[in-house]
Amino acid sequence: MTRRPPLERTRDVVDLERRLFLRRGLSLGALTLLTGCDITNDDAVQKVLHAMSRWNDRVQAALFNPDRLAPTYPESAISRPFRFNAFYEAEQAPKVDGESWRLELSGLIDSKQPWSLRELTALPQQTHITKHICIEGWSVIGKYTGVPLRDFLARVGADTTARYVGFKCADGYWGSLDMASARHPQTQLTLAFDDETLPPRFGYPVRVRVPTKLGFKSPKHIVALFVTNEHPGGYWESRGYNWFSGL
Ligand SMILES: Nc1nc2c(c(=O)[nH]1)N[C@H]1C(S)=C(S)[C@@H](COP(=O)(O)O)O[C@H]1N2
Ligand SMILES: [Mo]
Repeated sequence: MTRRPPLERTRDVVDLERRLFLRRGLSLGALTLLTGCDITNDDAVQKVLHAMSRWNDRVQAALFNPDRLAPTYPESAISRPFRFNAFYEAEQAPKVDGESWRLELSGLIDSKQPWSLRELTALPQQTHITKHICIEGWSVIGKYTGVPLRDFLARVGADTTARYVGFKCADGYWGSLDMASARHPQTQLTLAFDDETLPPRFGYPVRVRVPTKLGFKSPKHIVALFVTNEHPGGYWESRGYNWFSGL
């Protein structure tokens, strides 16, 4: 077992861990945070934890209330500067050309024509000021503007009885959501941040923003969206984080 350096944990993250622990069973992320141990090397332990994590997904999905909104905040609460995170440094964020960029659609969707940035920008937009909580133990409040994902799914004729919506990103990241979370009223295909075009480091040209989940469930720089009944997993989930990761 290797000791991790102590984390600076905000009140939100401490509260979140407590809730996960008491009400929803223990997520793998929370377990690692609470024990401070890197127990991910042992195969048997790994298997048990994976089974626990999948069970935890089901409990969280069953408890998820699609009508309950994540808290929203006043302009004065917005974090400036806003914190960046990715599996690389901010300077390495992909430089995507917005003109040639297209959102590719596949899977259980009627209209699979790719979408340009111009077409997405022409759709009705929604803005919310919400908290972004990273599993690493920090949180920030930001202002996000974009197309509600549920509206987009309806427009392209997605099969909303399917289980998952998956995403692929320009930097090789990938992720997925349960359909109920994908159709939550605050879940967004975000095009603007703090009233400006989404900056490269925060996911230009389009990112997903899910205020009811931990930060790693919001993929930036998306290039493909698909609807499926096969569990698509995700970048951090394949490295042990709990897949549902609801707040
Ligand atoms: N494409 C992509 N999306 C990503 C990541 C990433 O590395 N690549 N990191 C995730 C994590 S762990 C967090 S906390 C948030 C950070 O978003 P921010 O830079 O807007 O704070 O993006 C998420 N989405
Ligand atoms: Mo994160």
